[in-house]
Amino acid sequence: MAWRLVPATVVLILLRIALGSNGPTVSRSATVPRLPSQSFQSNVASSLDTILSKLEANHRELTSSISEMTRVARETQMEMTDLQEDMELLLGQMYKPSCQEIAQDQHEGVAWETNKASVGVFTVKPPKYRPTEVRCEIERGAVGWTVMLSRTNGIELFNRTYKEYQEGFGHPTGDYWIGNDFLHRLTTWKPHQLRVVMEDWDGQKTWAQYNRFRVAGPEDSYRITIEQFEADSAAGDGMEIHNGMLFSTYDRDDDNNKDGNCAQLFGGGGGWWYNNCYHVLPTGRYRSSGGMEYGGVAWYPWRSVKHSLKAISLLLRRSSP
Ligand SMILES: [Ca+2]
Repeated sequence: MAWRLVPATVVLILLRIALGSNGPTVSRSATVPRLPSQSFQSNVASSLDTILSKLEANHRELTSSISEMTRVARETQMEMTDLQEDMELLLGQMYKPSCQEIAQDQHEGVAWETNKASVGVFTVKPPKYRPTEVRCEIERGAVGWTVMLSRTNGIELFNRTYKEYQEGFGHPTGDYWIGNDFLHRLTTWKPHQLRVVMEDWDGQKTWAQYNRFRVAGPEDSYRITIEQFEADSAAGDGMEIHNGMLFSTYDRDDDNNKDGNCAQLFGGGGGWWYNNCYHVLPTGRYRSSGGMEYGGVAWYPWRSVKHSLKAISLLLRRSSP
């Protein structure tokens, strides 16, 4: 029979049968892709397992390599520390920490004449610092002073950088600065005292002594502790305003002057434990006549803060117990 002869109702019935009672839903389910076969799924799973176990093996290997490397690095570090300690011990046996020990050594030695004072250049090594040439002033009775600063003429310039003051400059046979790192290592190893001896152009001499002198490390800008002024010191307590100050130079301003840098403004370029700015300035610009200007080698209250002295030395010694 021809399709055109089938009545519309018959077509509808046939459609109903084909689609079922929930016709539209069934027709949608027909668009969902077919699920992969079980064998395909298990193939993928096993491949993933293989990859994962390979990754885990690699990770284990890597972790053990890293811990091996860490172990070797730690061992090397320990060996280095041991070597450094051995070196420190060896150098400690070769060199005395300061002029005080040199004086004691000489005092015990046969060659030493007990009643003779002397000055000489020796190599000393404060703990945790390199061997350094310094000037020693050795007095009778096994008293040895380590010279930390000497000013006797204008040959050595003291307008120096922060770094130069850290490391020291000049030579112990002449004018020099021993170095802030040296000062830090020596004065934090054992308590030290500071003696200052000075001379003016008229030939007068005087001195001052502080029984506590300590210089902090670079992390605290070499902060100075200068206390216990010896009451009979003739020169007067010029360091009082400098106690607790940080070390400043013309290229590093850690002073208490809010408007500028003391080393540049008044200090003749010398590095010092400036406050705002100074009473004492052994590192000032050397002037061949005392004069009356800021920035000279000053010790107030012995002389005016503007007057420049003929000579000044700063000497260190372990405090008596
Ligand atoms: Ca300042």
